[in-house]
Amino acid sequence: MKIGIVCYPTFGGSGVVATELGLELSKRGHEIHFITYKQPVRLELLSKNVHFHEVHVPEYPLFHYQPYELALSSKLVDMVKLHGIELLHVHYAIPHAYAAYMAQQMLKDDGVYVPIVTTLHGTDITLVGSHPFYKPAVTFSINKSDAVTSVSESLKQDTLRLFDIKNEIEVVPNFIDIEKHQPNFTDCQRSMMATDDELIITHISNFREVKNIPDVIKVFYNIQKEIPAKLMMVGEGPEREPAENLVKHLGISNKVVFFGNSNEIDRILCFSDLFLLPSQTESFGLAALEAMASSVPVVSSNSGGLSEVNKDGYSGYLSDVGNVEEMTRNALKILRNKETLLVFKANAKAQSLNFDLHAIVPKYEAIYEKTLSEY
Ligand code: GMT
Repeated sequence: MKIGIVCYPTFGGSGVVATELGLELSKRGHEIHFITYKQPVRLELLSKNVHFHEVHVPEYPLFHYQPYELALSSKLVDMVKLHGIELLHVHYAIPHAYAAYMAQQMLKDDGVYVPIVTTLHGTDITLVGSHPFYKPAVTFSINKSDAVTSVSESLKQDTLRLFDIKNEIEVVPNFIDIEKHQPNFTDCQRSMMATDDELIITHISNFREVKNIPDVIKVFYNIQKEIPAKLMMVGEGPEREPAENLVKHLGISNKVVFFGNSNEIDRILCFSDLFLLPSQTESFGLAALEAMASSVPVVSSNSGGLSEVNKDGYSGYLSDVGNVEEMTRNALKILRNKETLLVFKANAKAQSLNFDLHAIVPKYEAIYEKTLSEY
């Protein structure tokens, strides 16, 4: 199949899922066209089957807001015609599903029908999409998609609760390329980060308010009072500076490393002992899955789809949002004893295997085939 993938090209989970999906589909013989405003961060190699088309939005002083949806829908029309793209798979409803619908209508006038598969990722529904400013357009574009998927059952239920949806929503969970997360790096540089007796706690996110960054630091602060430990903070976002200030205020600057964005999170996860994800809301928690695939147990909140990924008492623990004390107790339960830590590490890895890309990607292929067969 010739598939156009529209996504955000950033470090965010939806962009990562879209990119990994496209790469795997290309290995399975499909021709993939990424259409977005910048080359996606994990898209390193272009090939016969992997193409990237950049959407340009020229600055024009009349526009206070540059019309990205317009430029995207025009680019979609051009690329569908030029490359014979048969189906568009858009990740993140805003504004991608809307722009794809406009492209579909324009193409119809030329006698071309290109079906749209929309994947809902989380904040496009729970935080941004349900805002009254966007809600009618988001509802419309979900209902106009030829197929709709969501990355967790929890997100599906949120979508049905928040919007008036007429379409079926199929849950296709996020996935992981297990081979990319083998902990047998010969260059796993743990000794550069911590001494032998120190445990390494890691948090990876886009440092937005929804990630509850202060709770990451508070849990770590409590942990390091009990056992020797270091905290690795990976990512960039508006909450990074306040986080650095809190770390300084608590007097633990010598125990916390802020990395910024990284393309090599598997190299950081390979020396991590515990992953913290105390988010206010999380439709899935791809970062937690990536940690588990690297044999790192997860202490998280129980919001959204996290309980579908992290199994309480097995791959880690879940607590109510904001329950820093319980998260601390759970983290210490895992970390205090070497044997217990090894059991949780093995369980985390085993749980991640349920999300192996080889099992999940065919679900998308089946959706594409079914959708195309209907036209
Ligand atoms: O977590 C974010 O803020 C980024 C956001 C995105 O759109 O990339 O992540 C969402 O999609 C990911 C991939 O499906 C999910 O793993 C994240 O849980 C989800 N984030 C939220 O629901 C807050």
